Amino acid sequence: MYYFASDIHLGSGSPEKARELERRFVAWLSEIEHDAEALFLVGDTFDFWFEYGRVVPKGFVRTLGKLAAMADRGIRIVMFTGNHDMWVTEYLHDECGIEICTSPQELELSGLRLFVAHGDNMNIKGRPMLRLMNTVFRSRTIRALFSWLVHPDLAVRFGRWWSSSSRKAHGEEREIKFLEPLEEYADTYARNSRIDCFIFGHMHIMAEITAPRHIYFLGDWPTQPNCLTLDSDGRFTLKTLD
Ligand SMILES: [Mn+2]
Repeated sequence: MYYFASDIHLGSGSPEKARELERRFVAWLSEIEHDAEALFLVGDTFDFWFEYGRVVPKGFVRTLGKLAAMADRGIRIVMFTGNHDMWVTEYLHDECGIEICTSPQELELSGLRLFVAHGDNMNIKGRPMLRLMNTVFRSRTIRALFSWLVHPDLAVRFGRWWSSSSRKAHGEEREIKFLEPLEEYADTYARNSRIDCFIFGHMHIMAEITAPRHIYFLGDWPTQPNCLTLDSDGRFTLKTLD
């Protein structure tokens, strides 16, 4: 079985909420590890992550321990970076055996051709501010400068603040029409290459769209734990977890 989950936002909310969210996530990992061939985390696994050459953020030990144990057992763990954790570099790969994807991927699974992406930096041509931020935040040079100049405690404090204010700015008004730019992106993309199904996170809305393209949108875990499964016969199931 292939599993997809997105926007876990580990570390978000009060310390109690963050602990409970991690407990729920790790419990789910324990449930799926007996039949998981691969797990795809489709971005924003962490509410904030920034790593230095020799320093990583405190916390997440249960999650990282579990993912590392699963990877050690031969389960493929793939983590897409999202807009909250785009600064993941080599630590999670080297220490935990997680494959890191910093860009959208086409995957061949169960005989289907899938397009998987977090969904944050797509179809933003008409949004210059977002494009500028995207370029700045993803610049290797700026990231290197930042990690030489900014003390890790300050970086993490700033990052947590930025993450929570960005979550608040996007707010509770999650409307189905917000999915339209990604639907358009998928439609255009599929005109030039055969894709059976698109999988996105980022929007924090759980939805299945069937036309003009087949798309699954994964929801966010702080609102409602959820996942998408794909079995060996090519059957998808999008579901909420208790
Ligand atoms: Mn998110």
